[in-house]
Amino acid sequence: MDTTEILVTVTGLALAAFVIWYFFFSARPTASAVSSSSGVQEVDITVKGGYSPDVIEVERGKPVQLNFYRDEENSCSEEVLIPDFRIRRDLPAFQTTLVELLPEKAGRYEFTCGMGMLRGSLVVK
Ligand SMILES: [Cu+2]
Repeated sequence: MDTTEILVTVTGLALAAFVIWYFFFSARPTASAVSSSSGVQEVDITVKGGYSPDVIEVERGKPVQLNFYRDEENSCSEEVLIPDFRIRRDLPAFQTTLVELLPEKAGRYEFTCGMGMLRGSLVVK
């Protein structure tokens, strides 16, 4: 093998390792809601090609307020759906949209964009 071949091989292996790490091991952002003085659990979520954080932990039985800030105009993210709570909300670009719900049962509830491409979960403990 000459230097170029070695370089190509090493680069290929590094890329493969990165892809494996990215999909299986990289820490996904998880956030716990912050309870305000009124007892509302608030979480700020940035919407830009996905939801960040995309896993949100809240406590059961206390109202939750999700503050979705949509930091893009890509039409993919113009709606957010939380089917288990029968929520479908428009998210205007570059604005914060508040979504309120009351989680009564522990579990994992998905939220998605209108087409089900962007995904996140609300984990109720
Ligand atoms: Cu979408």
